[in-house]
Amino acid sequence: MRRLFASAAIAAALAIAPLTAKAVDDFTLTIKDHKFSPAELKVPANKRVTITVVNADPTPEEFESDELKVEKIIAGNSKAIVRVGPLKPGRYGFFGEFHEDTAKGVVIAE
Ligand SMILES: [Cu+2]
Repeated sequence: MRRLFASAAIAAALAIAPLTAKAVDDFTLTIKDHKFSPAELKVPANKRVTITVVNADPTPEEFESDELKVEKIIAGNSKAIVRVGPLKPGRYGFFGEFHEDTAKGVVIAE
């Protein structure tokens, strides 16, 4: 029972957290049919931002960007969080290494 209370308390804390912690600096990229959406993601320059990469495909993908210094494998039907920046204003290409022909996009810091 004590354990149950603890779980409930954690669940409550997690439910509340987005109201305070989640802000304009959190972004989402979705992979579907081996394509990223949005293909162009605008983020604020000179700030650290969080990108949740949702892989809606059943197969794994690797979110990769030399320019963003990120390389992360995301299992099928799963998601991963990557942190980037602070970025100078500009364009930073990224791609899905397992489906490079279709999975590509750009982060635009401005
Ligand atoms: Cu790679």
